[in-house]
Amino acid sequence: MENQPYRIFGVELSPYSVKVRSYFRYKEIPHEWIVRGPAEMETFQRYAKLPLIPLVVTPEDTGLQDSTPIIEEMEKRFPEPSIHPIDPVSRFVSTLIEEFGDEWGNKWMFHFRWAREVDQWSAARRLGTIMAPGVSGDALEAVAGGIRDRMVDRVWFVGSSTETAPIIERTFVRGLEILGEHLANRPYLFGSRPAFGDFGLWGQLYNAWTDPTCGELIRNQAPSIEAWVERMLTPKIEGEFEDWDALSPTLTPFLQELIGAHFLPWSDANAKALASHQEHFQVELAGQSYEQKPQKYHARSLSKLRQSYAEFPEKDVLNPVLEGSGCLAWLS
Ligand SMILES: N[C@@H](CCC(=O)N[C@@H](CS)C(=O)NCC(=O)O)C(=O)O
Repeated sequence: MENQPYRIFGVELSPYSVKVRSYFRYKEIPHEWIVRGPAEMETFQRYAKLPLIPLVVTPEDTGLQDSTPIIEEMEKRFPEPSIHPIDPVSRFVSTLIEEFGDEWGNKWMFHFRWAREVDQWSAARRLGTIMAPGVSGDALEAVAGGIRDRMVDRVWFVGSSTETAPIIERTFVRGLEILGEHLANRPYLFGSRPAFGDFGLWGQLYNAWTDPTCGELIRNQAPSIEAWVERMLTPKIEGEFEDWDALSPTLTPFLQELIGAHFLPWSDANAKALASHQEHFQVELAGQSYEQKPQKYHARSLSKLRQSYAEFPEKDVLNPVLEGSGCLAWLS
């Protein structure tokens, strides 16, 4: 057992699965990528506590789930090369971006994937070939049609609706503008080697990039983002992390406009709505009203983020940056 590689059960269209795979590749941890199709369902169910991918099965035969805790656990087992920048501000911002990717980045990916016919069919057909291997022609169209109907009915789950669509889409376009400039001068978000934040944001943007509408938006916006999307499939150390001073001019707008003005106030309102058992919540994000059903999982990750902030030793250098970008109030 000890010499067995780790096994990652996932699919290419699952942003959290490819996030974990990219991490394993970067760390050069011996692993096997197993496409979770019908043939693997039984093995998957033996180890999975939740019906979610990715599932990592360790050489000791234990199942791990949930991409953020998986990476945290693996970081303990394989500390080098670390995915955490040395500069304290960069290190915390990287954690914030990782969370942003999982939560708001997932709204981008999921909303765009299931909002327009062209994207719905593109994803549904690709998923169909995984769920029904060997099926083609009309039979595949029927499988894809079923997947499409089911997923389109589930977009509310990430808060996507006719009312929230403009906010989700506007923040995506703005995110690309900011990242395009930021990545024009560096291979990864925090310099010349990948950080925690790269993995979280990338899983979502890589998936978005494989879809027609987002793929075109990314290609039109910036070659630097497309190059990063491709680079992150097999990330490598190309140099050192940069200090916050060097990153700040082009990364502060991301903190301010996307994290401080959208993600954190949304996450806070979501957690409050869950705590008070509300069916729906409404929150002002950058002056616009945003409404959705609360998402259960995200209240836990906000409280973990707040705990990381509370335990963060170098608050003297971190606080001015969080304060100036409108993030501090939501974390303390
Ligand atoms: N918080 C979890 C989210 C995992 C998740 O939502 N996975 C989706 C696919 S991206 C899933 O498994 N959905 C049900 C399914 O595909 O069977 C993580 O970070 O791993």
